[in-house]
Amino acid sequence: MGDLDGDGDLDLVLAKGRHDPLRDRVLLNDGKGGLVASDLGPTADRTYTAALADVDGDGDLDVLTSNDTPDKKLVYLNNGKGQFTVADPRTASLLEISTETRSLTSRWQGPGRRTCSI
Ligand SMILES: [Ca+2]
Ligand SMILES: [Ca+2]
Ligand SMILES: [Ca+2]
Repeated sequence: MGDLDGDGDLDLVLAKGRHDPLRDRVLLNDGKGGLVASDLGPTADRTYTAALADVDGDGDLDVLTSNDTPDKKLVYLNNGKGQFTVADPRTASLLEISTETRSLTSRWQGPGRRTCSI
């Protein structure tokens, strides 16, 4: 839970598909008690956990998803409006620290040089 679109209210990310692949969802708060849903990314995967952090240091919350094998663990970058794209591995280096615990560490190599783990 966090403000994904920068409008001051709390939004949600649903990590889905623990055993069977499912698409993760983004639920943006419309400020009137409603939620507008969209897919986090284009691919269904086995997501155990997700965390929000500003991994690229641009001021908005990005999403880290820890997916079970054989699915890739992914970092989704926010465009500031609650819309996400998978981080390019040429600019975000993902280090899978353990496939058994379904965790990941993202080391951002750009400005700020942030490291996030879930
Ligand atoms: Ca919001
Ligand atoms: Ca998923
Ligand atoms: Ca960010």
